[in-house]
Amino acid sequence: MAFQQEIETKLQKGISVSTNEEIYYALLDLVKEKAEGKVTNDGKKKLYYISAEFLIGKLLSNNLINLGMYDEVKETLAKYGKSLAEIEEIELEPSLGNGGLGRLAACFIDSIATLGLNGDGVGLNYHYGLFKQVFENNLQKETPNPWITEKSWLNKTETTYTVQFGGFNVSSRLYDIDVVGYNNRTTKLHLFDIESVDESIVGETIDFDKEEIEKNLTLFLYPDDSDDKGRLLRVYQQYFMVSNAAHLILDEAVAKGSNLHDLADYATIQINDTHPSMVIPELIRLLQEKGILMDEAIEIVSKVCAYTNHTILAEALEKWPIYFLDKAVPQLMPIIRELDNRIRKTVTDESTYIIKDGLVHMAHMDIHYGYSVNGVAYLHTEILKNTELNNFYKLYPQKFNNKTNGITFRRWLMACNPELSALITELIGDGWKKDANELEKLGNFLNDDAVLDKLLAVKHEKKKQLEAYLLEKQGIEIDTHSIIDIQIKRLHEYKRQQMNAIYVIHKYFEIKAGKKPGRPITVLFGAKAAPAYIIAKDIIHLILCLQEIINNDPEVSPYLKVVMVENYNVTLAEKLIPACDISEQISLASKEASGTSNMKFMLNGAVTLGTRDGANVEIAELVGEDNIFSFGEDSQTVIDRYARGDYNSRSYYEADEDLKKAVDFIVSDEMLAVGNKENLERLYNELLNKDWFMTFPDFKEYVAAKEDIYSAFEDRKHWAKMMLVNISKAGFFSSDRTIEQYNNDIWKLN
Ligand code: 26V
Repeated sequence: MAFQQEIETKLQKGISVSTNEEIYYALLDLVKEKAEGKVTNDGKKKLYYISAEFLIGKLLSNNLINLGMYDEVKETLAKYGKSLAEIEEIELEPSLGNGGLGRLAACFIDSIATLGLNGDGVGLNYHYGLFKQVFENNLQKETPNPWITEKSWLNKTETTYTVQFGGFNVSSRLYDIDVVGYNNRTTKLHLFDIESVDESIVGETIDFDKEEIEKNLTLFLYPDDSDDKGRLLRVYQQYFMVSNAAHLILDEAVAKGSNLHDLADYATIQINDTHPSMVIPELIRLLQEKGILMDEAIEIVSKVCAYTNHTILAEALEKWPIYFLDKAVPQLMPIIRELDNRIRKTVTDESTYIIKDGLVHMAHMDIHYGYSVNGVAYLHTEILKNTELNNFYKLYPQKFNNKTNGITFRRWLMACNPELSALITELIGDGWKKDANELEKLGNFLNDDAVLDKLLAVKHEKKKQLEAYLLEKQGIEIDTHSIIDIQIKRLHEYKRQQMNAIYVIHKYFEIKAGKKPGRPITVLFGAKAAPAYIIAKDIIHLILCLQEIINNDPEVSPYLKVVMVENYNVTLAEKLIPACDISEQISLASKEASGTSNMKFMLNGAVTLGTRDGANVEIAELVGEDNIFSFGEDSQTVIDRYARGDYNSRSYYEADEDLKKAVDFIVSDEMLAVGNKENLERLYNELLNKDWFMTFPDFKEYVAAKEDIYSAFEDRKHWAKMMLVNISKAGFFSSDRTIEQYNNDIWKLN
């Protein structure tokens, strides 16, 4: 049936007389039915990608694209005066992730479906997801962010389990979201919820009673873990997730004929960071319940579980106090102790033990009892092998492997930038949509002026769309003729938004002194800070104060504008990335495991200004040093300086006039007139006395690199060429490639 007929049957009236809301819900129904009607892979062995986060974003456009209906739907609606973009606004974004880790999981399930692999995602059905960020008095405030409407992408299933905690049980229920592959099969995102969840305990803020586990378990993603109650709730969440997953995995395997001794022929589990690590002892426990002896249960599970590490930051590697686990999941502790004892008997290197000083090291359990350990970019994996996890690498060199991250081009090019997609297709046909490496063919047009002009025109069009969007949604004005320089990612000191902010102050002084840039510059930030991360919130305060001062200064604002968008999320990323000229990837070398926005920007024709960190290293290798602006100390220099422990930020501050002047401005009268003394002084002191992520040593080179890239922008033809090189080399970063490598090297699905 043609789309128009289908939708009008659902609406029971014409498109033109229906509201956007009616059309949205009719489309939701229709797409869900089509997804259900698609074939799913039911091969013998299945992958379970267990993750505490799936930052899926809005699904309507993505699903329409993957079902091959997008153009027809858009055109039909337009014929009756309806805009698909406006209809999409009805959909609430499910913010079921913090940032890169959760978004990666979402890209991966898209690719798993697209490649037709037999694999599902397993996670939690948070009712509020991550908080919604609002700015008040130049400070971040967190408010609840509900996303589940009466009708949504969730499908309630009949699957329920009982999950046992210390002293009480909860009933769970499985909700599924169909994941539609691009022109291919579907798979499922399995999200478990508690039956007894109670939204009424949430008020205007994200504070709630953290001890009422039966009511709150699935309310929020990563509740504030600055106190023990929040951290304990996280343990309850994690166990709930993996206990349900383990039940599901065993049930599905048995239904397909497994006798459980052969579980590894039926199931493989990817443990996404350490949040799902308790699946190891939980599976062992369940196998024992089914009559399998400990030795064999361990052997079976060790053939099923594989672990991905996403960070080298020591403070981000989970270690749970034994008394937490004793309280929440007492049935697991004897198993974890047994797993530790076996290592203690066979391994002399005490640094690898699972239980140390009353803490359970989750990653250690994964590495000893998993069959694969992977990092997420070449440099990251090398650092794991040679430094961070070197003691483990010496024990199990064969387990370690790299899987450089990727992104789905369906969402991050086809959906968010149809104009660029159309231009690419006009030039090289549409084979790139299934095989991203075909983008290389764009290399044939590097000297074609007409093509370069079209590319610049697309960029300008995306800037205009962004201008309209930001004005309507946030009352923010941007100049589409300015250089758009963007840093969007979670707020963390290692990502160094503070260095970008100090640069902005430096530029402000230059303009004040009469050194005006030939073309206006827009420095745009988007970032949420963890509610309990004080310095991160101070950095947001700094940026918001700068925005107020600079944008209200008539001497400076025609040349420099600071924009911090509110509530940065997937939906905003989809608008910002296509409009960007300069992609800021300025983490302290060795600290950003991979980064994935760097890939999204590159694919949309932005040029990277970055350190030699994470996947930036691979971007540089692919595009060549002429098509990226790299700066800063390399990872080895940084690692060595940490090892020596002799970094002294004050000495850099004293030695560099420009830096000193910019840093002092943080606590100047001008700043204190718009900001809070407490926040600004704390940040100032942190930088002067600690600067743990070493912004000062890189500052000089950062300023020089910014000047270089801004002046390069003026040679429009050369810039367009750089854009095209970046797009043409982005094929490697398709998550289809990443998933193919996971499958070939780790999962081996048939
Ligand atoms: C977690 C925490 C928790 C407590 C305090 C500080 C802290 C800092 C970082 C994290 C992040 C944990 C894992 C994570 O999100 N890693 C990100 O994974 C992305 C996908 O592989 C990757 O691109 C990013 O570089 C990496 O930071």
